[in-house]
Amino acid sequence: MPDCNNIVRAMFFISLFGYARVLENGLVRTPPMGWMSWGYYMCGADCEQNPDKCLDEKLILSVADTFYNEGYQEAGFEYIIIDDCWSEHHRDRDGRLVPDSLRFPNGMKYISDYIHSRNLKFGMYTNVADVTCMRYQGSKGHFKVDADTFAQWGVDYIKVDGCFVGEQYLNNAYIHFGGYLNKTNRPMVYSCSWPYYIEFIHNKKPDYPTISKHCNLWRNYHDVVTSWSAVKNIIQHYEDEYSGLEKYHGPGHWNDPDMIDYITLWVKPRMPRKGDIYPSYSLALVNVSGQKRTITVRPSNYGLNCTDGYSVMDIFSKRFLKNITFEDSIDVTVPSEDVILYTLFPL
Ligand SMILES: *[C@@H]1O[C@H](CO)[C@@H](O)[C@H](O)[C@H]1NC(C)=O
Ligand SMILES: *[C@@H]1O[C@H](CO)[C@@H](O)[C@H](O)[C@H]1NC(C)=O
Ligand SMILES: *[C@@H]1O[C@H](CO)[C@@H](O)[C@H](O)[C@H]1NC(C)=O
Ligand SMILES: CC(=O)N[C@H]1CO[C@H](CO)[C@@H](O)[C@@H]1O
Repeated sequence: MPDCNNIVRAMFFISLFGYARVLENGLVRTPPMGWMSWGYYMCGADCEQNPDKCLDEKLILSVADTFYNEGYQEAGFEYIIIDDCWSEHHRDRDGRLVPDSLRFPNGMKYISDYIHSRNLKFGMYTNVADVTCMRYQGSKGHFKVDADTFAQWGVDYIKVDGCFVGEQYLNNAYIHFGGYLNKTNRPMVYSCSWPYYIEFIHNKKPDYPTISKHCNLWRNYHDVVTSWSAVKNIIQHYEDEYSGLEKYHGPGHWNDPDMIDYITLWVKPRMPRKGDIYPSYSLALVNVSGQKRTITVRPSNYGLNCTDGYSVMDIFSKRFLKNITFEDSIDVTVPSEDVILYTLFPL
């Protein structure tokens, strides 16, 4: 005999999961960290005129060496990503993308193998239109062959841009390209510029529930450039939009502030440790202004209720600072243009 109670319960859980469904390909349990060529090198195709801003094999391998030798890998920097301008202007006879033969003479599989031999991950770039934003070969009409090519090259992360196409096309193309990535059977982090183009080019509201079902991360805002004011503007954008974006953000699916990090997280539930009964949180205190300033945090304001109190850890120094009750306040002085990150562990 079917147990009605259990059926009701099962249906309840199905609808609950249905509502919160997001892309689950097992990747990026924490926000991906790494290096992308665009922020500083930009197109980097004119190596003769501009040898110090040359996007080529030598540059990419040197980034892998730097990550490996200089402690970046230990700090969590993992992805090395080639942005726009890496290809020839024509495809090969089988319709496949071809890396620029002067700048990438050994091809992309060679670079990918080198990066993997250092236990790091390799990322690449394309656009959903006929051409990329810098007018190299784009993926329109070639989604399957391009997804397969990236998989064959051992790509671990693919940034897909959205220049030069309409809103309706964007809303379909990202879903289809993601489908072809999935069919390659190679897990690749899928980074979509989708909401950025919907919001800032087409002036419409991005459909975040759909976006978070198909992408591992998505660009919310303008490109970062190598200036502190550009980074500050991005932080300010997240501060303004936080209540709309926050619910789509979590392991496997992230708001993408372009090339900066922890800063999107202000107060987030922390994964419980085994045996934890009480909820807990991590707090990131960010001050982008020019002045020093003290702020007060009271755990009870965030629904923390462990009657035995909490131990406060400074994450950067990995030191337990003090024990507090949930009604105590912590006064934190955040130096100007700095970040303090605390996690509260229930006692
Ligand atoms: C493909 O999608 C399924 C269902 O969402 C997922 O379980 C699987 O990990 C994905 N595979 C790849 C290679 O992305
Ligand atoms: C503490 O808060 C959690 C999450 O809001 C709740 O489930 C739990 O019942 C609360 N416990 C007590 C003792 O208030
Ligand atoms: C916090 O309390 C725990 C458990 O009583 C204790 O082991 C620890 O030393 C205390 N930490 C501090 C910083 O006082
Ligand atoms: C998060 C934080 O501490 N923000 C402060 C940074 O400093 C300015 C100026 O002192 C304050 O107005 C902010 O509240």
